[in-house]
Amino acid sequence: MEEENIMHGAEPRDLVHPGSAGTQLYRSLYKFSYFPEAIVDAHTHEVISYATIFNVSCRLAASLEKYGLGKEDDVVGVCSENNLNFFSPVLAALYLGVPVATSNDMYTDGEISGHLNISKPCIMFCSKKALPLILKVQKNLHFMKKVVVIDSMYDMNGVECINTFMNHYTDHTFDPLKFQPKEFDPLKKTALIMSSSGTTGLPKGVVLSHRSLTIRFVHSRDPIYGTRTIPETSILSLVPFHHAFGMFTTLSYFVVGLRIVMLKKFEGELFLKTIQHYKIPTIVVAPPVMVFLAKSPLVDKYDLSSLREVATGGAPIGKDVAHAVAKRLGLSGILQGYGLTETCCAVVITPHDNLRTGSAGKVVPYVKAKILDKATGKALGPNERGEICFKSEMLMKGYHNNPEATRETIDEDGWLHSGDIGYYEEDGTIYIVDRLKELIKYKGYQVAPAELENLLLQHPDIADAGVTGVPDGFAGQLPAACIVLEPGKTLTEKEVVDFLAERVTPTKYLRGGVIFVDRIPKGPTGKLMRQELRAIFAAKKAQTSKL
Ligand code: M24
Repeated sequence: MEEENIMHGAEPRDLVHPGSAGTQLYRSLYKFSYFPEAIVDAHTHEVISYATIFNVSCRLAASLEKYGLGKEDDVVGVCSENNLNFFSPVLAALYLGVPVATSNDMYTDGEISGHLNISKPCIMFCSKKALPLILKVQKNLHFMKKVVVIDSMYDMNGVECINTFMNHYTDHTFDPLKFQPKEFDPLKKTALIMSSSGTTGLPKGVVLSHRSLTIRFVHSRDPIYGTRTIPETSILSLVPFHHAFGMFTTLSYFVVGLRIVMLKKFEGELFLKTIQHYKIPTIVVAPPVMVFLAKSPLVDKYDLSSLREVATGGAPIGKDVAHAVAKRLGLSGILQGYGLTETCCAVVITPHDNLRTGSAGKVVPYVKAKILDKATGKALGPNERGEICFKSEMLMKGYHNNPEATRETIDEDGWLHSGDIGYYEEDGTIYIVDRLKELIKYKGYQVAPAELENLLLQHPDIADAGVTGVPDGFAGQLPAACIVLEPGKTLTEKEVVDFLAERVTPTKYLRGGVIFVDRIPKGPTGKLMRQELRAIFAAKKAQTSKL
């Protein structure tokens, strides 16, 4: 008998594709190959067509197969900023059923080495920009046998570009229609290994199956939960492709045949100019861009009347901000999605027929949810707060080679514990109200406190460290540290901030500040008490605002 108080996603309006995600993407790219613009680079106005993506991804897949890819533990790595060529290796690997692992191109060498040691890609596709970083770390990563540059017409520093690589194994008369993606059990085969620190500890590899993707594709085609823009219309995406939010939304745009207008990073004027120039009807942005849209005087300088749909997610957004954006842009509401890397993409989305601005939305088709009372283990009814848990074939299979962390996140009954606190109203509308887990989100980017604590402890004058997020109206949260110094040692706040800044990507800088304390609050088992850390920063803020 099923438990009480389980929320079921709406009846799907379309069935999940029974085969692999690679096959579905192959068919969609072919179907839309008449359409000249798949991705547009808003910085340069360069374009890649559906036909080119189809041709290159098929030829690359055939070349990779001849190269010998496809052994048991083979993984394809991709390290690049948002780029017109980003998806060719991703699609090629999906056609072959070889897992893909993506990396943030902004990582430092220490961060990327740690990250690549999880998924261990044997071949790495990187952008020109990321090449120096990859070459620097390749010397110590013996599993990474080959590097290929995705966005250069020529070989660089002895590293092959994608054309040279393909020319070794296939010739330019290659016919993509003679190539067929492989078929296999989509539930068993890994499609992607994405990075997330989960509820606790260091970043881990999130293993998502081909079925995870094909369920996401059902949502993108759904008239109530998908984007309402029809094939060939433009969607402006500002989310990084290497992150689950950017990866799975963008792959699903290929399935519905949209023109994806892409920005590598947020620049206010360029963002607004792009909406005006391309007459964009739909944008997908992280919450800080919503704050910009609500408050910046620049917004009034541009014609944004083409906008019909503004979608956000990845971190909490204030109800006031959402309402202000809707009002300023003359929209009936804001589309929100809530998801975790561990759930592949959004598992809660505001339905078009009931845009309750400020809510995260309703559970999507093929997904079940419940609000767990941690004390009793029971599923709570409407308007009661607890941990939000999910069950679906869309969710991760587990963390790569980490059964212990997997067990801590997915319980024996298959429920994934999100580490977020929420509640639902009688009609199933869900609100996210707090985060129980350690994770800090800076502008929607993950920051794992444990990772920063380990680095801070490498400083000879630091005896102990505790990291938490302090609230910030624009970025959501700012990483901040409490530091215990070794006896007799002195350090300034700037010295601590700079020490960390040399070792991590800018999203992890200690922008929330540093407080020197006598001891880090810990429980009887030595577990760091993060609520108390948060309280130390809240008290400091209260004190400063009194002055
Ligand atoms: P990851 N409200 C509050 N907190 C949120 C949130 C929200 N709406 N969304 C995420 N979080 C926080 O880095 C929670 O603490 C993502 O953020 C992620 C991954 C895939 C897709 O993962 C949560 O535990 C998406 C987000 C996504 N967001 O919106 C949409 N997709 C979306 C929107 C409209 O692991 C943690 O961040 C339409 C379609 C969409 F897909 C997870 O952080």
